[in-house]
Amino acid sequence: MEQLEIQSSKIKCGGCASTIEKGLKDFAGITEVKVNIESNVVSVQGSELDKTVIENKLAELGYPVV
Ligand SMILES: [Cu+2]
Repeated sequence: MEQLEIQSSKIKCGGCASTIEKGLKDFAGITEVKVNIESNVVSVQGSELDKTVIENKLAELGYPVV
C-alpha cells in the first residue's frame, strides 16, 4: 500500500471534495481518497500510484495542482 499527498487547489466545499472522491476512487490503482478542504491537500492510498497521472486527473476535474 502506498500513500501520496498532493497539494491541489480550488477545493472550497464538500461538493468539491465529493467530486474529487468520486473522480479518483478506483482510478489508476487508487483505493482510498481523503480531501482536506482547508489545506487543499488530497491524500490517496492504493498501489502502483503514478503521481503525474493523478495530478492530470485532478486538473481535469477542475482542481489543478499548484
Ligand atoms: Cu465546492
